[in-house]
Amino acid sequence: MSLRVAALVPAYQAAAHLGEVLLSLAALPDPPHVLVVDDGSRDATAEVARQFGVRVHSFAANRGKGHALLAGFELLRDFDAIVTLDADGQHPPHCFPAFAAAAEAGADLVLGTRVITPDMPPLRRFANRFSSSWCSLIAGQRISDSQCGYRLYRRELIRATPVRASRYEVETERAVRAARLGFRVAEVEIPTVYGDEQSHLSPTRDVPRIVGMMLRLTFEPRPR
Ligand SMILES: Nc1nc2c(ncn2[C@@H]2O[C@H](COP(=O)(O)OP(=O)(O)O)[C@@H](O)[C@H]2O)c(=O)[nH]1
Ligand SMILES: [Mg+2]
Repeated sequence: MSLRVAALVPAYQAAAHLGEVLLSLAALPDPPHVLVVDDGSRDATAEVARQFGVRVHSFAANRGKGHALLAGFELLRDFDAIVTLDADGQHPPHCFPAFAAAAEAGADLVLGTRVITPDMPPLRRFANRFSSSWCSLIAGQRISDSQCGYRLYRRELIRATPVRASRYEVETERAVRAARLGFRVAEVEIPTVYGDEQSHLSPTRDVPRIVGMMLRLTFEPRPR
């Protein structure tokens, strides 16, 4: 069986690094279909994507990574599985085949897990460890890196785990819901990359949203 796997790149103000990501995806031995969801960027994100000849869907105004991913999943509904990876170069495309291989081997959700190295800023190291431990507890199985957006989702899992998250908390919500429903979760180790990219994660807007989502997941009734 060979799964049809597409790549979905949510992109916001990502013109500086998107080109290298798309180039590396195109250079894979078996290049995937690629969709870039440009979330109201005011820089050349959409133009860069078009230059590389990939499919582009643009929002008129910024709505958040969660909205961009949900729109992308819908546009790619004919594929068996979707790999999501960031536009800022933190998710090396050379790992893409490892995600596809884990799905071929039977995983429904494949989570990229970053090795925690000194390259990760100290506050991020703490936040990632803390949120991953909490997610593992409420998911009922080990989730080593709950915040990493480099993932593969099988179509059946996307259908079975409706989410309402609109920004970064979408990743947390879907992993916990999928694990609770008994979907097979696998992990693929990926390098930890911190370069000159700028994070758009806002401590005042996004951290409360992520914590709020984990609280909701902790206290809501579980599926039986
Ligand atoms: N579509 C969309 N993508 C976003 C938004 N914010 C960030 N992204 C993308 O999501 C990915 C991760 O965002 P980033 O800010 O680098 O988060 P971090 O790496 O976790 O600090 C990158 O590919 C961004 O371009 C957004 O509001 N909408
Ligand atoms: Mg980033």
